Amino acid sequence: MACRKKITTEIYIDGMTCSHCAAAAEAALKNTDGIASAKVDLENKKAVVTSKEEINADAVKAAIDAAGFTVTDIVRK
Ligand SMILES: [Cu+2]
Repeated sequence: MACRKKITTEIYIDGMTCSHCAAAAEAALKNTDGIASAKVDLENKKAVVTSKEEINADAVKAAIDAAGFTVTDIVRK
């Protein structure tokens, strides 16, 4: 396999109330193994992350939980 497509995943997050929360959630995602980029959309209570491989849902849930929020859904785009 010479070329791998970038995988985009939407992570729905409960508990974010302000831009500080969004920044904390974004940092937690960026520090999660395998995640190349993360962008939190506070208004829609979700984050869009990119990765080379399928993201590890348990690792993402644990990281968001540790940051004080809750993952409500993970949608592979
Ligand atoms: Cu906040």
